[in-house]
Amino acid sequence: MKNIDSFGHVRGESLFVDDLITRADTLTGLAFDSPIAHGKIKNVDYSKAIGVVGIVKIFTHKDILGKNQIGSIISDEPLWAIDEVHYVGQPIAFIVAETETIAKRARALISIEIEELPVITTAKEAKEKGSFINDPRSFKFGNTKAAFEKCDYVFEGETFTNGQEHMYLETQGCYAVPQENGNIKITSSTQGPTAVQKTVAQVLGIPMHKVEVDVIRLGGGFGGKEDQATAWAVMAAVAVQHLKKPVKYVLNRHDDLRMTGKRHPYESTFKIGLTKDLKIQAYEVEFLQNSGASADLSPAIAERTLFHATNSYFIPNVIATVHSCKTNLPPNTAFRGFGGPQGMFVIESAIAKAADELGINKMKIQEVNLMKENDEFPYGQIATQVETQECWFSAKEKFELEKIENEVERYNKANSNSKKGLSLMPVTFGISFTNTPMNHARAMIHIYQDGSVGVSTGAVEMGQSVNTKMLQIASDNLGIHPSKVKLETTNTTRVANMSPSAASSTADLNGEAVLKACNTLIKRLKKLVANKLAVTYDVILFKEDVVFTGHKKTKLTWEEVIEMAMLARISLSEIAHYATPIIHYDKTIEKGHPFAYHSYGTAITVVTVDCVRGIYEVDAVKLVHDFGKSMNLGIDLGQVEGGLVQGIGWMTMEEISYNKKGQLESNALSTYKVPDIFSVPREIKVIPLETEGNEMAVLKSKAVGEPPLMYGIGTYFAIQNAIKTFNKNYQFKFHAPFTPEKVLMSLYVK
Ligand code: LUZ
Ligand code: MOS
Repeated sequence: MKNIDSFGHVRGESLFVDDLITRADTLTGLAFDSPIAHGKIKNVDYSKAIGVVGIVKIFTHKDILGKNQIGSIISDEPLWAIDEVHYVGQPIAFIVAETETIAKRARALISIEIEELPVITTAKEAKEKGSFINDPRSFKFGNTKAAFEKCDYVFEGETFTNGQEHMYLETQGCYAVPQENGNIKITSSTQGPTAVQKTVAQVLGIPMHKVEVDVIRLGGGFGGKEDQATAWAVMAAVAVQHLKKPVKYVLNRHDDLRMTGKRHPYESTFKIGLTKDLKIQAYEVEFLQNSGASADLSPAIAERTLFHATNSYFIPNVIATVHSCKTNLPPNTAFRGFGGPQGMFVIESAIAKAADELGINKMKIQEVNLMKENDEFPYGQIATQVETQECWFSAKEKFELEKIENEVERYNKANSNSKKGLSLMPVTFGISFTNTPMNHARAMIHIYQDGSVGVSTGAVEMGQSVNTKMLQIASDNLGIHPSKVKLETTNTTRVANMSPSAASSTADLNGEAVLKACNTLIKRLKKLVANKLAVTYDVILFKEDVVFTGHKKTKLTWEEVIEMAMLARISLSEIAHYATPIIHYDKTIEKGHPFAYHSYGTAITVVTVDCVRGIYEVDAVKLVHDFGKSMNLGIDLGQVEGGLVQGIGWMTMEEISYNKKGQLESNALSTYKVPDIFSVPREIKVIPLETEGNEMAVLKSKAVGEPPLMYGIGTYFAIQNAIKTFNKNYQFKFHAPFTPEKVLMSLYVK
């Protein structure tokens, strides 16, 4: 089934926040943010700005009737700064005006005096100065000290991965409208409608039931709107509370880039120990996470880094530690993979370092250490239905790795100014929110009396096609044509207390709830039909818009059954709740079973490096991915291709740059390069792993949102191998992104 949004998207008819028809008296909001990364606010002079014709009001922390607090995990983030600022872009005030032009003019007239304080921009610096978000966390498994002593080889090194801008096509935005009795309705471009509702209520000092949040769809989220869509909605809501007029705020690209956080940069150090037969016996790693100026989701992201510190490998002795370092950058936040990619880059670097030092192919070490059934993860979960080796070996076999290796070798012999490099990248990604209590969802289904159906869930559509999957599940399980099912907007009054659409888990959690609701409705209808037709309940089946009895088609249509149900006064509505079974986790001992299951795959990457210019191309990425039993392969392949290219972007060209004063230098698409059609691999081939699927995935169709991003890590190591072929003096460095500038320097390093 095609994405149900494609028709509207192509015709430009799909609605996003900025497309909403607004009330005639709608005002425009605009945040005034700190120009300085760290300092004490001495004075802010709004007088000139207030004087601009068309300015309605400028809001500051003094106008907050509830709590000036928007931190979700730790209460360390004011909505509007009070007397200190901690990053460039930190909101201080909120201008409300008749038009955006007027608001901008007024913003330029605000003058601010700040007594500047020392600025920290890197995690290492923060650690040296003892600047942290919270206490460090460690996963300990086995005994690394004893294991290192017995190792034949021990290697140490350091790595860096930079941040990454989400670059959703639709910038952050919201539209808040007053309702009667002090109620407010907010349309927001958020992955977490309940997070917006809860925070608005807290800041305004009103109960949650007075705040309705509606989400039509997002023009991309990628984690950037899991937590960071909230602030803008809250600002608009504060203005609505005071002015009793609608307020719209859609950030322009420059403001969005400057004020929002990104993927966390990580600086890490590792120590890896191996035996003569290349078995990794011990691994110690310390991650320094550059969290930015407040916690946001950093502690949860740090946790997922630990969960993926050993990627697809079984290592019997591990210590992994993460420090969330407080710096004067915008709070960094969720980004597809949620700390997992950062963790995996380090173990892959450690293996590459060992291989380089030993003068062997990295694949040899990777291959002999891949996880197998019943191996234990450092966090205590026993791996079951493990497909790590299946993916690895079927990738090698199906894509004829030997042939690829020979071609690379032949090419490299024949070309002196251009070299090819090859890498394999296995991925093992845990599916579930690592915070167990978040793994739940609800769906509400109405069957209307004409037989058409409306489905509401807690899933937010952000281009990942989750609505299409929900519609598929409903139409399949009610036995009716997809055209009879409509997916409603995601709304807090229809589905309450949602977890954000995140963690690759949205289709699993909400899909299971849809399934349950359908089953309950069908049971009810079956009882009715059994009575009417005088047949036993068990022989009835709803399929192809009619009733089947004992696999025989009857004349009784879906519509007739619904009419009968109405006359019999049977409820045609159902709300179902799903909570992932089995999972649990004990943070006090850092052990448990946090993931419903894991998603697996292996990618083979071939690149060609131009050794005169330092530029490179990705020739091909060929991968075997574990979709389980995909419920919609077209959509899932789209996720794999998109994730892969996003991962390659992070690893190769997307270079976030802050100067020493904490100002974002890569503040436009001219200075921040994202992958375009010319930089995607020339060839992407995906073979679904042949598997029975996993009972814990909805319809055995595994989560696919985040895992493919990490295939992009393979590109880094393929480039590295090409460089080494050209320049034997090159010493492996692990400093991403591997921009053409860095490649060029590496090609000629002595
Ligand atoms: N968000 C979250 C996530 O709150 N918890 C998670 O475990 C997670 N994992 C991936 C992406 N977003
Ligand atoms: Mo996320 S990184 O919002 O799944």
